[in-house]
Amino acid sequence: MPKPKKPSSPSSSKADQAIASAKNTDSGPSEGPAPLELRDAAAKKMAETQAVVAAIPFNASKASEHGFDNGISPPAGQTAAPLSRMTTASTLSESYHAGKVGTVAPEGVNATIGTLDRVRVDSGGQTLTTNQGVAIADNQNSLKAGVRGPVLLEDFVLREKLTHFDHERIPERIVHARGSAAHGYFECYAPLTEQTKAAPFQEAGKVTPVFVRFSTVAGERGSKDTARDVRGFAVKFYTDEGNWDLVGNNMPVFFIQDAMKFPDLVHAVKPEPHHGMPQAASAHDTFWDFISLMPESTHMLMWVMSDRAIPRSYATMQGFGVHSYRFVNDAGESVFVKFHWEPKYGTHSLVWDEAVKISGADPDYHRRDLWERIESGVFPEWELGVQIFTEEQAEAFSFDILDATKLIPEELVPVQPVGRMVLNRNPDNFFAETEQVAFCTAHVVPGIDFSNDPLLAGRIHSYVDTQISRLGGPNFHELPINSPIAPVHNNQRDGMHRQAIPRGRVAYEPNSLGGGCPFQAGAAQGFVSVPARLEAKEAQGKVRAKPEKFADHYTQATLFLDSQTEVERAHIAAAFRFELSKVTVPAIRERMVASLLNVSEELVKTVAAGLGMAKLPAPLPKALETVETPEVTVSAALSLKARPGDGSIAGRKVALLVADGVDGDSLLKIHAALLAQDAVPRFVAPHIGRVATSDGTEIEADASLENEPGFLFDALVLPNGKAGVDALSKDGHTAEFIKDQYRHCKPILVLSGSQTLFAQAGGSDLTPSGGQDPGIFLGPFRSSTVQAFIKGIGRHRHPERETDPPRV
Ligand code: HDE
Repeated sequence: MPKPKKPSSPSSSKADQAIASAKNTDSGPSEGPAPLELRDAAAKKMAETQAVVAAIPFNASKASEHGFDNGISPPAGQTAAPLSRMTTASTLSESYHAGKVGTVAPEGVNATIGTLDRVRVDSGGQTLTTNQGVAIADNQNSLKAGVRGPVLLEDFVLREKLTHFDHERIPERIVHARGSAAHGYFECYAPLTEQTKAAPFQEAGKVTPVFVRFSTVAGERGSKDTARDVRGFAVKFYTDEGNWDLVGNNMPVFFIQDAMKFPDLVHAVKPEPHHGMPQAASAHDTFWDFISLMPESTHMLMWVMSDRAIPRSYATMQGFGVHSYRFVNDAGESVFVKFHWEPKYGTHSLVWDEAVKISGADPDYHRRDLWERIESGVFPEWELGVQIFTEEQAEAFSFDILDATKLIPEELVPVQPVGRMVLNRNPDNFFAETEQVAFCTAHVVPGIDFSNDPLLAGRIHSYVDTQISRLGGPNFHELPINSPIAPVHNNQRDGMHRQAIPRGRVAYEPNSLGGGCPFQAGAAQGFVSVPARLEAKEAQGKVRAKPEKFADHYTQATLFLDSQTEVERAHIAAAFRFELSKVTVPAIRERMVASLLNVSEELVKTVAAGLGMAKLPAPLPKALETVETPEVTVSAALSLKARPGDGSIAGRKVALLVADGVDGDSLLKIHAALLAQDAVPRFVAPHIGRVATSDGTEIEADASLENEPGFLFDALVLPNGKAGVDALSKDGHTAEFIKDQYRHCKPILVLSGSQTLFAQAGGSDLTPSGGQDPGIFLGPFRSSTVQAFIKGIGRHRHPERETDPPRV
């Protein structure tokens, strides 16, 4: 009998071997089965990986990386689609879902970008917890050994709270530390596709979200808003093709021409290093020492000494991109562009005496104004205008368009409106948004490019660099306020405070393991630098030098001065007088005056007289004696008066002085008329609270002569009603209130009953030359007078009454 066959032991198939081999994370077989044969997930993933890698047998883009053509038109990267999503997963267990890990990353999605909703916190109805989410039973007492005993090291609740508190502060910005910001949108008027492919300008009506931060430059984070200074005007456009930051100022030129001098400029204007004074002020020795040795800053000095440097409100100042940038269209053709923001509410400024007083009574004056305007629905609004010009036009100008100390007169290249920007939402949290926002001139999108302005070049480096120390590492772009709404996918990894959890094992390019992704976009979609550049006449050697025309330091300073109204010129002279009077070294003062002689002898005479300078110095030698004839010698557009706004009084603050015994009926009617125009009328009394009027109506005063002094208001109403007026006249604050309003040329409605009070405070309805003061509305209560007063508020200030020194 044949021996019964032993049952043969099962043997591993090729697939079984592949399954076993796929359990290892090191070493693998020389070949594997086709993925479809496999039911085991690990083996299937391994086989699919082999397939996707094999689909990219070599780097097909390599050859095209070389040569000039690639610089203009780089190709899109090579990709291969994986057989399933599991091929590129980090882990086979990614389908495990929990409250913490959530679900599988949706394809192509980066959850760290997008709206701020993902990080908004609302504690309504919630218990207090630790940072680990553990509910805190007692937030009043530390943990002690006995009620009078020592506090225990074990108290993790106390320690966590104190530790976090100890680290609440981050470094302030080196410059522009003091600022305020708001959300809003930019709306395009008409497609600008002929000039640029930049996302915000592609369609009429297209809306792009923005975050805008305004700032002063020199002062520290807690300094006053109303310092004489340039204002930052930085706009972050969250476009659908990435973030574009237009980091500008409220003046179209700058102090210096080359980034090399920026640290020197800032060191000169900041508080002097030995004693740390003065705060937020340029009126001191080191600033004027430096500036008087830097004649290229003269044009900017004219702007900074003008009332532009003390704006009434962020909503009433212009903004400028300053540098020449480039627009680039789909065909890769480029033109130069300068950006202008024009305020809907017109350009309005403070006067110096007013700015000084406001800085004491309300150092948050501009921050408050921006906040209150938005909260009350009087949304700040600007029109974006562009000056577009070609390389050939630029070559022919009498000045160099790469020189940031020069502007392009609007008469030479008109400003063309392209859209409007509305700020309609205040931030939820100052720190998370306003403080952590990181602007950067390097943040441009396809369609926007740089010129060769050497100041701009330094900025392209500096802004990213500074955020690394200010915001604690290279991942500041992941802070919610900074992250774009456009997709972010790259192979940058790790670093402090990383938020993103990239899926998969590929962090390099080119790759085949990730199917080539993320792949290079190529010219069709990606950012390509414009290869054209201004040809220098000299050989393009490596040099540390400036173009010739940069040496014309005075022509445009004179242009600016000559374009101002008489009042504006007087304010510029007064500002030079004030600033230079604060200089303690006469030789610095003299040097500056010598420089100004190259701008205007008339200006110098006024300044020198105010400085008690008996003898004028010789003009400072010029770097360039013979300059090209300027195309424009007077430009009305450079005056603040060129943009009065729409005449509306929305957002303007009006004080109505009241005390027991005033005539209530007229005041309540004036109040209503002002409210109807979106102004902000306030009843101001000797103290806050109810005021009993002569006619029995009750008025609630929400401000007092003490807590809201006169210079905080744009206009004033003096009441009727003898008893009330008498009560007001007994409070010494009243005369000061009226005097400041009068001195600062504000519109004042003087109802007949207050005529004596007004006169006693030094007021008059006649100008110094004997004419009728257009800003004083004197007489009985009539609705026509109120309407005239409202029109007067629209004009903002009535300088016809101004004298230097002031009469009262
Ligand atoms: Fe800036 N500037 N800047 N600047 N600048 C900064 O960046 C710098 C310049 C401007 O609201 C810093 O994030 C250099 C011109 C604004 O957050 C820093 C040079 C213009 C803001 C920096 C300039 C500006 C800044 C400090 C010369 C007008 C505030 C913190 C090469 C067109 C943005 C920060 C905000 C802020 C460097 C010149 C405007 C240090 C090196 C010209 C509005 O990176």
